[in-house]
Amino acid sequence: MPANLTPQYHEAEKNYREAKTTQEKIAWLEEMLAVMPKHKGTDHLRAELRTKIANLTNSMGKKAATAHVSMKIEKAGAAQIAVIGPPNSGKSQIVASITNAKPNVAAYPYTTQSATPGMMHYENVQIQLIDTPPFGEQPPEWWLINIIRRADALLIMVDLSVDAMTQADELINLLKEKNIVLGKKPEEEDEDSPITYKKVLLVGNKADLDMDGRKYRDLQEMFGALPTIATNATSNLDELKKRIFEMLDVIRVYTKTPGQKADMTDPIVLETGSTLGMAAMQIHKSLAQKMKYARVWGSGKFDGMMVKRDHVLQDGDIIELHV
Ligand SMILES: Nc1nc2c(ncn2[C@@H]2O[C@H](COP(=O)(O)OP(=O)(O)OP(=O)(O)O)[C@@H](O)[C@H]2O)c(=O)[nH]1
Ligand SMILES: [Mg+2]
Repeated sequence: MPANLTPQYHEAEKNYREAKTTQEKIAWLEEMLAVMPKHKGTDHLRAELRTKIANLTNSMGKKAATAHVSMKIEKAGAAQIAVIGPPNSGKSQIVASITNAKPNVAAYPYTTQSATPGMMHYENVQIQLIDTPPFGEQPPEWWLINIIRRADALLIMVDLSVDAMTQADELINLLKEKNIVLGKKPEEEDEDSPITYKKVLLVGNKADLDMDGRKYRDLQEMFGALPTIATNATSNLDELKKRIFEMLDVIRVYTKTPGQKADMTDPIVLETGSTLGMAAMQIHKSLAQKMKYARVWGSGKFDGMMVKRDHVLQDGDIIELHV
């Protein structure tokens, strides 16, 4: 047994041993995999856990296995964002207000029990938001943690009509225990590190009930390193939508065919700093392999300049690929 397994690993292992159903066993094995440090010393153990998961999945039969898989929400649009927070903070209301989903909203806590995805339209981009059950007194369900790990970014929603600062603090600490840290991955971070870094927007909701804005100012002061915004979930949320898009730190690039105009309604969405090669890859792997050069309008020194695959693109660029 490798010596440097974390307390979270041992806790997940304990839960695994006590698990009664096969589904739950698989969940805790997945948790053990997720929180385990990744290096040569744990290779063997990791392989062993994967085999166990495969065997349990096979033993479950098709129906149960499908149920297990369906806990994952397939990504759609340019990015997937999990909306998380304490009970009654307005998560479902926000998702209902800015996406096409219709989750239940109610004046009492613990209304939401499962995850509901919805699409938010911002300018010419679609972004997927997931409404989730609250972080309350019980430890979070394993699949909620999985959704958070898989998401591209998080919207943490706290309630400015109560102690929003403590709510945010408790949630951020709980995520840390699960090896989920907010912010950009540090350059010097070890590749084997078990830590997942997540972009985040901290939302102080029910700003209409924070009469003098004091609770929001306290929140900003305490979490100054994180991007924050105050919202009223039932009012105009255009600023929130803009901040959600900005948090993703992406660029939009448009394609055109020779002699024709670019289609500006359907951008390729890429991380800031992406190259022409990465854009081609997103369109199709084989296209990326065949491409010889591209002409670019925008970030080139002049319009229609010929560039190679290592050319760094900018937001709003138009590219014409040549094979
Ligand atoms: N005054 C005010 N009330 C809000 C706001 N946002 C949500 N609410 C109300 O707060 C209550 C809880 O909203 P929900 O969206 O159900 O909260 P939730 O975070 O999804 O709650 P759980 O599913 O229990 O975790 C509802 O009565 C909403 O109408 C807001 O900005 N201002
Ligand atoms: Mg809800």
